[in-house]
Amino acid sequence: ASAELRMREDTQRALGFAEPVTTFRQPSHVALVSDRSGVAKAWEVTLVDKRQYYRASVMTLTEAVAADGIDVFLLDGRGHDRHATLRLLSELQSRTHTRHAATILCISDDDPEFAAMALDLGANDLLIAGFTDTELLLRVDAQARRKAQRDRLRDGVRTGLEAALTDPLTGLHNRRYAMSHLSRMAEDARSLGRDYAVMMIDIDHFKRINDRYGHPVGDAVLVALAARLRKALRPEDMLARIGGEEFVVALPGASQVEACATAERLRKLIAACPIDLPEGGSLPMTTSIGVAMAWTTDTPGSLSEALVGRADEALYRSKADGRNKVTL
Ligand code: GH3
Ligand code: MG
Ligand code: MG
Ligand code: MG
Repeated sequence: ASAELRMREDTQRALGFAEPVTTFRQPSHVALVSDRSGVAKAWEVTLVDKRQYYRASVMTLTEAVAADGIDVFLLDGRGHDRHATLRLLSELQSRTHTRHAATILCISDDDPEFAAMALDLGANDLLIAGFTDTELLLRVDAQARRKAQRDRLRDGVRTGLEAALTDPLTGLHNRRYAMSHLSRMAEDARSLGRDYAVMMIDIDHFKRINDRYGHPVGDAVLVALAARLRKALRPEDMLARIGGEEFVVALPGASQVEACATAERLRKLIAACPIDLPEGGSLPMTTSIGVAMAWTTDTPGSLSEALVGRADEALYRSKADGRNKVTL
């Protein structure tokens, strides 16, 4: 068992718990910041010797401002330059790489005003002079735990957001992402005075592929096509799967001629290279494409809906015209 578990178990036994309740967590990185010689070193001995799961770094105030990847800052507020310590506290809140870290300020027992200022500037906890090693450990522990919890929450939110905007089959953006991306493009188009184009791509007779080879092969074809389209586009072009076998592409800054040329290039590329099937053999395939232009003179608002609608109408004309076609 780690030192953490042993100490917790000791406390629990002292309280008469029959079975100790244990927890596990990743090692936290604690920065020990003081301008008095020996203070941070002494803290390091307390933290690291008693709890092997801490990584501790002794650093100066200047080093602390530039530090990255720190979970808890333990700041000495009884140092030579107490004003600089308070300043550091505010700076830690404002910088992206330290903003999520927890801060504990160690202060003397006769300065309630300093304590209030520290809390006002965002200190998460105070250690008042006269504290024992155990108190120091427990306060660092509490902040390290809260920090780890908040990190997990933030990761979860990020992962959830990503999942909500991604098509699980192809890994491309989904319809929800595509529509909000198009709205942002509409704003940009107006403020930057930049036209752009949207195209709608639909596989021809995809139902036949499913009917003949089965749904899993149909899925594999969709994945292969997605990869092929992504590779054939510029990084700044947005590609999303917005329906079963329908893809939308947004081409920022594209003129009508460029957009039609890009659509024609994609159509030819797909028609010319059959897609390799998972169980061997390959499958020829064609697509129909509809292109629509967004002009800087269009009003934003409902522009993206109208634009997608126009691309869809153009796509319908490509289908009606015999498929494997590009229509504006
Ligand atoms: P058209 O040329 O007119 O577009 O004909 P189509 O067969 O491609 O069009 P239709 O809209 O009639 O059929 C689309 C088919 O796509 C129907 C559906 O079974 C299939 N499909 C939709 N989503 C998926 C999917 O996620 N995986 C697979 N394998 N097939 C799908
Ligand atoms: Mg269809
Ligand atoms: Mg189709
Ligand atoms: Mg379709």
